[in-house]
Amino acid sequence: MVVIVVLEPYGLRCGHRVEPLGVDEPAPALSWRLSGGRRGVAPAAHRVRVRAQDGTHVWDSGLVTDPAAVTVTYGGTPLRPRTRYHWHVEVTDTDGEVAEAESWFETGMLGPSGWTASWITHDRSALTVVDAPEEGELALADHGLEPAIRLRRPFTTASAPTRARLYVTARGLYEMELGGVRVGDAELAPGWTDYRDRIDYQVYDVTTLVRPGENVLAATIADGWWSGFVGFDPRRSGAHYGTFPQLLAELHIEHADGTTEVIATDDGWQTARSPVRYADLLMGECHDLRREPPGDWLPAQVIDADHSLLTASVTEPVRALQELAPRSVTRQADGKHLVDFGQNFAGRVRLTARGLTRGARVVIRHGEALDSGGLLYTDNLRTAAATDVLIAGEDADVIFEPRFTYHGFRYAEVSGLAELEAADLTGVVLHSDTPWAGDFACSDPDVERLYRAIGWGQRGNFVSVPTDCPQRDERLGWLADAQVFLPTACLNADVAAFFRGWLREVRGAQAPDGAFTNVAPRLAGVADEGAPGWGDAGVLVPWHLYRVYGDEGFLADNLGAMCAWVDFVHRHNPDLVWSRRVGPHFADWLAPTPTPRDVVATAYFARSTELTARAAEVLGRSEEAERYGTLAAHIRKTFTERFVGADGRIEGDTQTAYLLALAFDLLPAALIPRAVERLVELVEQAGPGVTTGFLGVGLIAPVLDAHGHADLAHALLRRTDPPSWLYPLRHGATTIWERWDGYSDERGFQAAAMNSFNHYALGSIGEWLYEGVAGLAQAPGSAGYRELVIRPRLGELTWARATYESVRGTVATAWTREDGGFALEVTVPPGATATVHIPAADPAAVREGGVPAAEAAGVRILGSEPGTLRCHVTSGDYRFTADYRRTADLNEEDT
Ligand code: RAM
Repeated sequence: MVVIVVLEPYGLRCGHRVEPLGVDEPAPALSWRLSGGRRGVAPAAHRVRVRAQDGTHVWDSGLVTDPAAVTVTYGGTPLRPRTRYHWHVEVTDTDGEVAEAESWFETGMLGPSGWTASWITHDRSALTVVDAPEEGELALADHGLEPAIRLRRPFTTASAPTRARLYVTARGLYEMELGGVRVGDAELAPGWTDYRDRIDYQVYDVTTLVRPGENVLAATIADGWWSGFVGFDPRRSGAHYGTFPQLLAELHIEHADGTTEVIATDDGWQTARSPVRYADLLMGECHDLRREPPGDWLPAQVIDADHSLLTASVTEPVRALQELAPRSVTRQADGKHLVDFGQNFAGRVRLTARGLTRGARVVIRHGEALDSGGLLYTDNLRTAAATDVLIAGEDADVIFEPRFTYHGFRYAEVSGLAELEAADLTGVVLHSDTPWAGDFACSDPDVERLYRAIGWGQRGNFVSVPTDCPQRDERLGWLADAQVFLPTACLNADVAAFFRGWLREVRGAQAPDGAFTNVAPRLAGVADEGAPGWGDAGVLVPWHLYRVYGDEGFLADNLGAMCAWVDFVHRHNPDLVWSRRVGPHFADWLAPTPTPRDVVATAYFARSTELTARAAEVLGRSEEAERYGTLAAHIRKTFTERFVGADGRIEGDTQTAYLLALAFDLLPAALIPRAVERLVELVEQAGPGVTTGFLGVGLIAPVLDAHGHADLAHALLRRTDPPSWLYPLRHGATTIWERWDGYSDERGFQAAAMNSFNHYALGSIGEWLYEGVAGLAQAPGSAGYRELVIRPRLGELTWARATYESVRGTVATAWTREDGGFALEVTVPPGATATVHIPAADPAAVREGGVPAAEAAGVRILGSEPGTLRCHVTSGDYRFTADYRRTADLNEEDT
């Protein structure tokens, strides 16, 4: 029997999401991945067909001969609102075999005119009624916050619906219930946007929750980013966005007989103060169970019916994605319990409290570290109280979990309970749901711990938007942090939709004169002009996303903003040295050795201009491509004239100066070897060590590697003295620190004014773990993982492996050196090809699948250097073996 292995499309996505509800864009991107197929078999053509829920065909792409395609843009008849569309992709491979797969997406309101609901809230005068304190009751520090609000609307419906959808958002945060059952699993919804520009809504399938007869649609709303404490401004954010939370919802019910009903927020709703006395992202949350049930229901107050800012969310929400059991629970001398979850993370504690009496208070404080006395350390949280409070009602045993706050912590201190056991506590991990896409492992447990800490930094800081930190009164979408960490983030997880959403905020925050900001979403008072490396994220992020996901939409959506940014910098710096309009110029932020500001700025000016030119070229906009390409060449020339000596020395003579110049390709060819030589000297003189800040840190290993010094990159990875990646890990870190010296043996903690223990920027080395150590990388000119470069860097390791779920399918590498032999396994997804570099004492003796590499199917020898064989491979799984006994570590000399 002959088994024909055909390609299988899988992982179908619409707008980079799986089966999304509520797509609002007229032409969403439809994509698929491929698996299977015989070695060398590749896709040749595809055909996508879309039909509406009633069976009408709305689009047929026809057979498109494009072996590179993994994404198409919908091009059919205009989509109708609140409609499910089924789509079907057919892929024909190079053998003529056809395989297919199906998926669906559902449209949302498709614009403001689809809505009828009003924004509603509680009569706030009823909130000021203060309950008389009960006897002996302590004053509650409510931070000036108001209670969360309950809203509800009873309704009856004749029959079980064939379909019901809830379209909902809040100015604030919402949680919905239908028939007493929580709707969906989104946390902190609708998420953070600049609510003055846009408010995202979510859509839920509630078909099974609507019952024939009596139903109640209910909500709780809280301040969140809309009206709570946000950022490091100690004011409540009335000054940022709004002053009190409001709800907007529409429940659309369809029956078998073709009738429809809409339950929308309006003055027919009822509201009440909830038992949540206050809930705030920075301060924490207080549940007063004496106020359950909530008390008098009042008619809702209608605020307005403005639908102009509503847009369907393009990202997956924050979800509770993991649970952690405590590593230990210790009773302190003062009777409080100290809980160690063993991992710094963002989320909250779920606690079972027993033996409570009415009015008893249980208080949970959160912190990332312990002080020298072994007590909870919270100084570095600044004004974030990060304290949750439970006030007992009639029940003696209660499960308490806050709903509208989150904290960045590893430790929790619980007071008010005589007994507390590990089984009573759960760490609930919250983050934006970005499907994990990568994995890395190697023979050095320290490096594996580093890899895990980097991943936890990503989880803890991808909370609705990419934040700098999850614990203190900041948690802002700093642009540079996101930009430098992006390459690592993309390898760890599928962040396409997440960053697509955030880029709407980056563009929304851009000033009319073209200046990007330093943080997005924009906040009044914090939105100063983008600094070099910060504002540039508006260019670097879309470009990198295009490279990773192969979706030109990232460029099309952002090119206008990219051009406006470059024009802005250019307009104010016609001499091409970026020294004016530099915002707060953070330079190479937190670098042990600072780099001159003009060097940093001008390097970024060149980079942004160059990438804008390339983006224009991809989009076929040749006029812009040429204009920005020429400008980039002039800036590079200016950079060299102004900052680079004839001996290749760059002004400032710092690691970051050389890293930026080399990574951004700013130097004339003749000066590159000199610059590399000097960079190597500086790294060696430092220990070897790293002395960069945020802007240089992600570049150091890739640049050293690209210029023949992978050995030195490995040495940096192994270093354990500060500044290094392993120093924090040797000092108990489970996430990446904001500062190289967040804690030191000599001094203890860094100044509490700015010392986060969960900041991902310095974790940008993660990219090189995949690409260098495991050797899993995309070729420089490629997009969407069409061309790969597999070139492992062995260092002193004995094995390493990585897998990555790319837009084209699974990419994997695994290498070992054992018993004097070297083995490398490679998986190349259908439609991709790879250049594989195999370290070997005798390149001519390399074998693949047991036969000489030159004879192996799908393998073409490209050439060899001493110690390395280079070959080209087509899609499929390969196993190369080589002997390098006599020249161990030849790989280290390979350039
Ligand atoms: C601090 C944080 C943040 C950084 C800014 C410039 O607020 O370290 O990560 O981007 O400074």
